[in-house]
Amino acid sequence: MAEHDLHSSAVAVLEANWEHDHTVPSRRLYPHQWSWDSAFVAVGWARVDPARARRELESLLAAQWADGRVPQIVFNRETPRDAYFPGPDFWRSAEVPGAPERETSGILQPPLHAVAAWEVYRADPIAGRPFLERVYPALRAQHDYLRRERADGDLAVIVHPWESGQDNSPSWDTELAGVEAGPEALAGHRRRDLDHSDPADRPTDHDYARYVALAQRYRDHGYRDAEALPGHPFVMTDPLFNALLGWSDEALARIAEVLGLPAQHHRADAARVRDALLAQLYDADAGHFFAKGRSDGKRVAEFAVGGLVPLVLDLPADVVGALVRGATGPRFALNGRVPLPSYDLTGPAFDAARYWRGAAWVNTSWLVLRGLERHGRTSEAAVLRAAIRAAGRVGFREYYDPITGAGRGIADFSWSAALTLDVLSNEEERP
Ligand code: 2M8
Repeated sequence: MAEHDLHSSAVAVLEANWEHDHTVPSRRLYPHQWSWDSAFVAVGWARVDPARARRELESLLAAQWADGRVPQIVFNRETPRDAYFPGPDFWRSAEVPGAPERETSGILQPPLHAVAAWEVYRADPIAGRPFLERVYPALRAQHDYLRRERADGDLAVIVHPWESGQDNSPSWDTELAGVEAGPEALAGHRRRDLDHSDPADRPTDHDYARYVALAQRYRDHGYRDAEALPGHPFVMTDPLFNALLGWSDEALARIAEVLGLPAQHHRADAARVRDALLAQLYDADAGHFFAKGRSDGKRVAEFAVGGLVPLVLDLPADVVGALVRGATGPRFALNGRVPLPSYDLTGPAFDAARYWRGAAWVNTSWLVLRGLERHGRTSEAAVLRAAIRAAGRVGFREYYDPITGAGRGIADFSWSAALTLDVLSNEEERP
């Protein structure tokens, strides 16, 4: 695809995936609304159709639970109930007090939504101000939920690999080893993802069985964190999830200022997240942020791309320097041809095909891009923008081979299109 066609084809993908009030990540593989996909997609819609961007975020937030959680999936009523597994009949949100009328899953995804709301506001401040008034209470409740129910000091934990967005990252392997689940966990279920994808690209059945067992355990505690978390076999503190929490706290501060509300407490929250990330998840010798498991309280020394994402925060110069060296060194090999690999190219668990174990993704690359821009790393940022555009020219695929740049996973994938639109837009507009 030629460079000048990128914009129109990206818009065409978003248009084709638009479903009355939200954008599905993919018509075939993911025919519902996903939480952090909607945030990325809203950033892209903001560049071409701010009204749709507002609708995207508001439809997601309309499915917020009474306790403040924003669910990982909001199910489309018109989509057959078994089109995606685990679907609404697995999660059974309708039986849970405080769950919304629309059926949803009961777990989370990374909290990028306040950042997305801020981007959407900036694209059209006139219509954006009443939009901010409408979404600010929900975004606050989302952050309050994380700090109330999921606290690990000043950070927040995840209770399922799907909550990280980086589903089968090697960072979860050690903690997942403690999850007992045999093939019987999948009995009676059909993995619908394998209808649309090469099994070599997707998580193994062994991992899927553990995902299902974990989700079932959390569900069977009624999604009540106070009850479910004490014996839960997978509780992790993830650098990407928490970096987005802190970045979104900063966005909440900006939003509060626009609305004439107190903002300082959001800035203090962001600073606490940053300090806790540095104290708990940063390994100065490695120059990288690592996830930490509750079972042994140790950092898992696997170099995943999420460990570069704290660049979106206000970090000390030496930490920024170390992360940029990591991104440009042999592990992530920043180049203008292919987005960043999801996992260390030299790592023991590297797998170029399998999903979050090496494949290159546009969304995590875009997060690192925003971090590089924040820290004035203009030349590295230009290279990463070139990589995202190069991926788009291959087609808006779900992910890419991190060595050859060949497209992998599903085609016409929404966030790859949406974030390319952002990259193509005028960067000078940004603060
Ligand atoms: C992938 O995750 C879903 C479960 O949430 C799946 O594998 O079925 C991940 O790439 C996740 O980050 C993404 O939000 C989702 C939809 O695009 O797909």
